[in-house]
Amino acid sequence: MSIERQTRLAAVTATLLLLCSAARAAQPPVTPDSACAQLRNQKVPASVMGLPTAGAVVTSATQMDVYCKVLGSIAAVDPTAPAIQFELDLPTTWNRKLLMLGGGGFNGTIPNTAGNVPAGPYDRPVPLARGYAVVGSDSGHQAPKTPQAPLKPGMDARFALNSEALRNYTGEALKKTHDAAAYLIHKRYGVRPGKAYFAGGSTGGREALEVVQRWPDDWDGAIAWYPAWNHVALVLQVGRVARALAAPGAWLNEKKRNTLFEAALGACDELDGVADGIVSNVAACNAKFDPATAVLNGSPLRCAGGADLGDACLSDAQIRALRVFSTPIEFEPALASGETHYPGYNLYGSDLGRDRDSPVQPIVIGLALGTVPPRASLVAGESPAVSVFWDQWVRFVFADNSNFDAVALDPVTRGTLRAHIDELAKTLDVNRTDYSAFANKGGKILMAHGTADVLVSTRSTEEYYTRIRATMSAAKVRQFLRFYEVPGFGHAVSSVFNASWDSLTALENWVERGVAPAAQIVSDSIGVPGRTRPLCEYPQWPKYRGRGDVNSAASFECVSGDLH
Ligand SMILES: [Ca+2]
Repeated sequence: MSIERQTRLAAVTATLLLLCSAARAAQPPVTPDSACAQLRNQKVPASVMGLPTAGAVVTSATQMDVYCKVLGSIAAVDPTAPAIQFELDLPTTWNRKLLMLGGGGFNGTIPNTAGNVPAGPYDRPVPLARGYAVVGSDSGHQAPKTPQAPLKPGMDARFALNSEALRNYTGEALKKTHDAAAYLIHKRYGVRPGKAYFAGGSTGGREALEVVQRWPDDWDGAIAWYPAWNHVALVLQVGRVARALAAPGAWLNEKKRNTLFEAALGACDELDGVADGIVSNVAACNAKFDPATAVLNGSPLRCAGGADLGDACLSDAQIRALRVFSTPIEFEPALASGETHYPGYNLYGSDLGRDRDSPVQPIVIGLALGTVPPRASLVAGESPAVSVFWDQWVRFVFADNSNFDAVALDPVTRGTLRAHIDELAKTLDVNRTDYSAFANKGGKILMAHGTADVLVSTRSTEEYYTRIRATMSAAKVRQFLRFYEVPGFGHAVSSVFNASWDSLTALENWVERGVAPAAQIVSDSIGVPGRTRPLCEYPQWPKYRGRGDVNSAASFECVSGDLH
């Protein structure tokens, strides 16, 4: 089923459910129309927000079929800084809960508040249809409608030249938006939210972990998918990879990525017990597969003599770039945030942007190696994502200098920009390992990551989880945090295994009913639509039992360790 069709189906389902629940609801004391209209031009005083602003105002309040769509603006203290624009959708039949959605990349646009949580279930009502008040903001800057040619919205970092806009992006906008939303919810319904959840992926995953670390009193639960938690450390690794791909002849075109993927499947697919097109025993694959010695269809993957002899093999320059991509960056010296390194990526069995017919493939390619080498262009969607991100981060966030040559900056030492980069790392590396304040009030976290993510390394989230357990003890962590991995799932979308999981219900059950998640199932909506797998907690992975339908989770068990 196409993404578009799923989205339409989800929207239709959501609307039907909303209409049904609205019909059942008791008549409110005021009509939804008038309650919504009363919010127009409503001011939110600066005094109710926990960080400095010049106050907020509702710029429009429109009664839709079954919810009030509120658009608002939180003014910056610095008159030259952009406002925070937000949307707050207030359902007519409210479940007394707030859900905030995180952003992605450099943010700059308001997330779809009538949409789903990341990797959410396509066959269940969206949060707004479940009765949530849903809020999201652009985090304090607006991606240009006509982006800096030829960048696309969300990949333009010029906003960072303003310090308040940058502070908003690094987290302050999250607190201000939450507080404005809570105030408006009180205005509309007469009470504040009984429970508040945050859900996001990538930058939004960093934001999910950040809000419960910095403002634990505000939140009851968080869903963090593929979190860019140590954001500056990640960007520096991204720079190291971008530089490696910019070396002469190092970039792999889409057909070569097919070749690499097929060779890796040949070596690794069955290490998990079944040739299903998914490398589920990732640790064994990482230990076994080496592109320099691998074989595909009886021939070496490495081109004869190491030269580039076409799409059926990889040159030595390409194999060198893959080695950089799959190994850590070690900072010299460590970042001021305390981060000493950032791990490499699981490349083998991952989709680096293959030449493949799939509705999500243009997104997969744009978030991986792109369609042109990094030296030829820095256009988002064309160049490798790592190259675009590195260029934007260095020029507009690290150097405050649009003429700075990003490829010339050594990400290991940070060169002349070290002081500024390290200052940013202290905020943007959301790396606290003690969540006691949040855990002790009953807060819960669901963290998840695809093992085939080539933009935010899955290994990095594994390291963070291990560090949290070392700080707080495994038993304590068990009381409030789960970390799941999904083999075959990449960054945000995947043509191999496009994860779909009802994380919000799992979180509700844990927070509101004390029922910890167990035996969770994840579905694929793209690779083999409708197939399921057990959602395994790291370090477990789904192993085929040796019999039964390979498309059914029941035929798999979560196991630990390398069985081969
Ligand atoms: Ca397999």
